[in-house]
Order: sequence, then structure tokens, then C-alpha cells
Amino acid sequence: MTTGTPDPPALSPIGRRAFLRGAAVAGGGAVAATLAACVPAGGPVWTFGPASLPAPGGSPAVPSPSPAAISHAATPAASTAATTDPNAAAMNEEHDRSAETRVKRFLAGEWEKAGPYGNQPLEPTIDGDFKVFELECTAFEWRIDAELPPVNALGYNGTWPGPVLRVTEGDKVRAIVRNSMAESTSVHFHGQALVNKMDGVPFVTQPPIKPGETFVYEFVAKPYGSHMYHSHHNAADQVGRGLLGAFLVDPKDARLRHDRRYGISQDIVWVSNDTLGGFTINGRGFPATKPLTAKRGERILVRFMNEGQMIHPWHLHGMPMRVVARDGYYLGSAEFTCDTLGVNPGERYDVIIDCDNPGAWAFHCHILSHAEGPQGMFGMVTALIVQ
Ligand SMILES: [Cu+2]
Repeated sequence: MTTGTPDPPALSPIGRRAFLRGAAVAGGGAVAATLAACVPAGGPVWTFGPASLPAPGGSPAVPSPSPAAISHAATPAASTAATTDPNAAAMNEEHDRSAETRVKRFLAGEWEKAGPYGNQPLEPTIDGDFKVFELECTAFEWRIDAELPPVNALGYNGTWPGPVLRVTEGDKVRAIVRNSMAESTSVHFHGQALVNKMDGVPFVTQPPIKPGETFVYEFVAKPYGSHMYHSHHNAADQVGRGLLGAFLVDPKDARLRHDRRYGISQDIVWVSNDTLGGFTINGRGFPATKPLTAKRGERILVRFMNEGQMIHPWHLHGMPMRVVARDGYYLGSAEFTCDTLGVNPGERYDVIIDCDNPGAWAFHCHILSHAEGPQGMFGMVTALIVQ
């Protein structure tokens, strides 16, 4: 994380190789292979404490002062206490072991082991001039992480987040919503200029969709941009438990599309939440969050969407983010560049990242209690891995 302390010393090649081997041994899967392939031999790897890993001979590859000694360096008395108290030393070792284990699980592809992943594209069927999406609201068990017990989630078509719905500005959209849950619900297409009766607010624009009932939403998609759909009934609970998804509207004028305008090669939806299951990115907490991977020189788009109830300042290490749109609206001359971007509940930000710095870079919420604790990193943490 960003601190005022100087950069850690460079790792020896032995230390790097030992760390990569450790990651490979920790588990298999395509992601582990991909991640290993992303990191050139002897090149930079995840920079969280690999120096403390044993070299082939069993002793630390690079001697380094203990974290306790560093953190207490300004107070000699405390430093002495930390290094001579066997309980403090044992706790410190336990913290380091836990933190290391969690990073290894992430590098070994925990996100794939945790089961189904949300944000899958849902192709509409065509009925006349309507693009038709069928959404079923159900209760199901969902894994935030491969090792924690599943949580009792709610969601659209069985995933959290629900499927990504993508249309073009001006399309006629029909969303057929069937409620197969034991509680009433409704759907609000957040960011769309809807006709009032399609706004999805129970007792304001429609009756709630009771268990077993179906409601049909019809509207013309506008404006373009990064938008969302979610429950608007008992929403702190229902959205918090997973009734949410991305609704992407491409501009009708193809010259305004992100791919044409910025030459992006990846379009990544990043939905955060902070209720059931704790602090999550796309329905997962670290180490089961999915890493972003890119080749050096690639330009990628990340669409931050906050479906939670707290602000989350997203911080990328190693490369800045160019913020080009807020709530779907291009910023134009108000575009700005930053390394930490606060996203309020309900907001969407589109950011462009030029992946020009090789390595594995932490990408996390900078409210640190959402990201790192005594057990190591958790919750709102992933990585951008640049080959
Ligand atoms: Cu946060």
C-alpha cells in the first residue's frame, strides 16, 4: 500500500524464482500458469514480502529486518520489547504466514476455484424491434471465496453480479423479470432516462413484483454509458445480497464508442459491494477476486460501479488512471488523471489505463479496513498484472 516509507530493497533473482515456485506449488489452474507466464523470469513479481521466503537452501534469500523492527524503529524501547517478547514474535510470524498464504492462494487462481463467476454477457433474443432479456430472481448459495462457507445470496439468473446486459443507444429494450424468490422485488435501470411507469419503484411507479409473478419492463435505451440494474425494493438488503448487475449502453454514433475513441483492448466491469460477504469486487473477496491481466502496451478500460453503501477509493499501484466518464457522461475537457479514485454509492466511473509498467500491481480500496488486516489482505483487493 502507499506509505511514506522508501521502496523495499530490490529482490535477488533467487528470491524471485523461489517466490514464483512457491506460487506454482501452492495450486494449479490456468490462472496460475497465466500469472506465471505473465511474469518474466527474474522479472518483478508481487512485491509483498517475497524477500522473507526461503531460498532453496532453506535460509532467507535476502536478509531483511522484521516488520516489527521496522514499525517500531522510531521507539527503541518498543522495538526491544517486540523482538524479545516470544508472544509478539509468534504473532508476528503468524501474521506473515497468513498474509503469504492468502497471496499464494490469489496467485494460484482462487477465483476459478470458488465456482461460478458473475458478469457474464447475456445475449438478447429479438422480438420485432425489441431486444429481449429474461431475468429470473432467485435465492442461491454464493461463494465469496473458495474456503469460506457460501453465503445466502439473491441474484439475477443465478450469479452475483447478474449478467451484463449490453445494448446500443436507441434500442428498444424489453426485460422480462420473473420473481422466483420468497420475497417481493422490483428492478430499477439506474442511469436510464425511463418513462415514469418503467422506473421500478414499488408503490411509486408500479406494484412490487410478488413471489411467483412476472413484470415486463420496456424502454428505449438512453443515455449511453456505464449504467446498472438493481432491486429497488428492500434494497439495502436485496442489493446487498446480490440483486445487481451492469447495464451497458453503447453510443449510437460508433465514433463515440470507447473502443474507437480510445483504442482499448479490454472492457472490464468492476462492481463493488459492501454488505453480505463483506467487501467485494464482482461478488468476490480477496484472495478469490479475479486479477486483471494485460500485455505491456495494452490500453484497457475499467468501469467502476458502486452498488454498496460506502465510498470506495480505488487505488492502482504502478500506473495512473485516466478518468474519461462519470455516470456514463464523457468528461470532455474535465477529464483528469489520478491514482486513487473515490467512487460513491450509485456512481460509475470509466477509466483508461495504459499498461506500460510490467509487474504485478496491487489494485485495491484505500480505506484500509476494507482491504487489509491482521490476517493479511482480504476483501477489496485484486491486482493488475502487466506482462
Ligand atoms: Cu472500500
